[in-house]
Amino acid sequence: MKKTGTSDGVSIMSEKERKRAARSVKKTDNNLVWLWHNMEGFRGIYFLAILGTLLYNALQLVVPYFSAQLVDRFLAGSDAAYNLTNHRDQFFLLLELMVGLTIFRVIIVYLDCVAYERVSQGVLYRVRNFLFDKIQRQDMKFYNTFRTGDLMTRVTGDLDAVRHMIAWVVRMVVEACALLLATGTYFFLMNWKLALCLLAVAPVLFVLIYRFKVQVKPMHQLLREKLAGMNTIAQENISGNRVVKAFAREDYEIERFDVGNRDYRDTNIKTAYTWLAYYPYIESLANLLPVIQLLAGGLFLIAGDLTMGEYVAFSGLTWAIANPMRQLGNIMNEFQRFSAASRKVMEIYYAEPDIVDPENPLEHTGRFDGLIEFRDVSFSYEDSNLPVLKHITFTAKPGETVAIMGETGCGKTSLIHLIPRFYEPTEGEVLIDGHNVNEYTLKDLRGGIGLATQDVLLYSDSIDGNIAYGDSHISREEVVKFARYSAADEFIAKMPEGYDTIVGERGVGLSGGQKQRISLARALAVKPSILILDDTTSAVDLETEKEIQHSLRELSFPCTKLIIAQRISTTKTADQILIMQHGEITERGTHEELIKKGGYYAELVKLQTGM
Ligand code: DUT
Ligand code: MG
Repeated sequence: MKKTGTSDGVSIMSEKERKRAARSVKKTDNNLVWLWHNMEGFRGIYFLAILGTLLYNALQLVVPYFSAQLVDRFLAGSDAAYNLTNHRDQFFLLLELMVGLTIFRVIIVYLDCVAYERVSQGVLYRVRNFLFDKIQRQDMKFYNTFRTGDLMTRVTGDLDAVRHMIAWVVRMVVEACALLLATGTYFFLMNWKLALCLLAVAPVLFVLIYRFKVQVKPMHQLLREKLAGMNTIAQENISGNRVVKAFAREDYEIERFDVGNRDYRDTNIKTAYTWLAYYPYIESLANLLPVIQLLAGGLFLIAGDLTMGEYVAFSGLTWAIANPMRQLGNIMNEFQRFSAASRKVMEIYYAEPDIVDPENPLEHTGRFDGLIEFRDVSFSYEDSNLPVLKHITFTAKPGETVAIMGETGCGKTSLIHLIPRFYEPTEGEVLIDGHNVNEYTLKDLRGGIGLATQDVLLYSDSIDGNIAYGDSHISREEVVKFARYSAADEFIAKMPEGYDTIVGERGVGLSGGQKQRISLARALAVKPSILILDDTTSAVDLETEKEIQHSLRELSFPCTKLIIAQRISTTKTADQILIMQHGEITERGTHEELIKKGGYYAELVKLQTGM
C-alpha cells in the first residue's frame, strides 16, 4: 500500500522486468525498433511463428501440386487405369501424402495462431504494466499536462493497435511477401519473359500504395486524437456526473458527446473512403494480370517460347500475385494505425519526471526532527510566468504549529506543495532538518510527511483501508485511535458495517466534513514527522473542530504542523501565524501580536467574532 503522493508504490514489476525495461529504455524514435526491444524473451517463439507462416503458405502451393499429380496419373490420364492397377501403392502414397500434408498444415496453422497470440499478449502485458508504472511515477506537471481520458486511451486502445501489429499486420506482410516471392521466383524460373510482363504492374502498384500511405497517415493520427477526445468527454462526464446533475445539463452533455461521437464516425468514414479512392485502381491492376497473361502468354505460345503446361501453371497461380496486391491497402491501413498509436504509447513510455531522486541522496533513517525552513523562496507554475510565491522566508521549529492564512488564490496550497517536492521552487530553498528537500530520496522525504490535501480523494475501499492507506500494517486498534484523533470514530461506528463500510469512488456516501476527517486520519496514520493540513477542517462544525484541535495537541508522536485554514478558531492557538497576500507573507506573529498590529488578521478577527 502506498501513501498519497509518495513515490514508491507496490512494485507491479519484478526486478528482472524492471532491468529489462531499463535496457529497452535506450530511447529510439523508430516504433519498430521500440517494438523489437519490447519483444525480448519472445523473439525466439516469434521467429518460429513467422517460419510457421512461411511453411503453411508454402504448403498451400504444394498440396495442389500433389492433387494435380494424382489426377493426371491415376484418374484422368490416358494410362490411368493401367497405373491404378499396377502402381496402386504409389496411388495410396500420393493420397496419404496429400491427406498427411493437409493435416500437417492445419496443425501448423493452429500452433501458429497460438504462438502469435502468446507473443502479442505477452508483449501487451509487459508494455501495459510498464506504462502504468511510468504513469504512477510521474510528477504533478505530468498530471497537469495529460488528460485522464487521453491517458486511458493510451493504455487501452493504442496498446491494442500495438498488439494487432504483432499478431496480425506482420503476419499478413509475411504471408503476402512469401506468396509474392515464391510465385515470382517460380514464374521467373519457368519463363522469365512472361514473368517480366506480369511484373510491369509493380511500379504502378508501388506508386499507388505510396500515395495512399502519404494520404492516410495523417488520417490515422487524426482518428486517434478524435478517439482520445471522445474518451475524455466520457470520462469527465462520468466522474463529474454530480455536477452535470446539479445543473441539469444532461441533455447538453449528451449532445456534446454526440458531437464527439459523430466527429469520430465521420473521420472513420473519411479514412475508409481514402482507401476506396484507390481501390478501383488496385482492383483493376489485379484484374489486369490475367489479361496480360492471356495476351503476352498467347503471343509467346504462338511464337513457341512457352509450352502449354507452363501457360496452365501461370494461369493457375495468378491469384497468388493478385491476392497479396489486394491485401496491400489493408496492411498499409493497419500499419498506419499502429504508427499513430505507438507514437502515443512511446510518448508515455519514454516520459521522464522532472522531479526525481538525487544522484547521491542523503542517508536518512527514522524520523525527521521536523525543522522546516523556507529561505527566500519564489515560485511560478511552468505554464504561466506569473509569480505565485514571492520571496517567502519562514521557519517552523520541531513540534511547532504554524498556521497559514490568506485570501483564496494567494498561494497557500502552492507553498505547502513545495515541501514534499510536488514542485520545485524557481528561486530559494526549502529545507527540512537543515537539508534542502532535494537532497533526500522522494521516498524518505514524502514518507516523513502526512498530507491532507484540499480536495479529498478517497478510494473505493473500506474506511479501514482508506485510513490505513499509507501503512497497511497498522492494526484495527490503531486505525480507531487515529479516527478518534480526527473525531471520525463516532460517525464511523454508527455506519452499517463500521470500519468495514465500503465507501464509493471519491468517497460517495459521506458528507464533506466526514470525508475531511477520514483524510485527516489517513494523514495521521503514517505517524508523520511533519503534518500538513490544507483546509482540512473547513467543512467540519466548530464543536468537532475544537475536538480535533485538542487531539492534534496531544498526538502520541512528535510532529511539526503546518495548517492552512480560513477560521480564526483553527489558527489562534498556533505558535506562529503567517498571513499571505498575493504570494507574499505580509504579517507574521502570534494571535495576540497580530491583533495588536491591527492589520489584515485583526480585521479577520473582527469579522469572524463580531468583536
Ligand atoms: N495556479 C496555477 N496552476 C496550478 C495551481 C494554481 O497556475 O496548478 C495558480 C492559481 C492561483 C495561484 O496559482 O492564482 C495560487 O494558487 P493556490 O492553489 O496556491 O491558492 P490558495 O491560496 O491555495 O487558494 P485557496 O484558498 O482557494 O485554496
Ligand atoms: Mg488552496
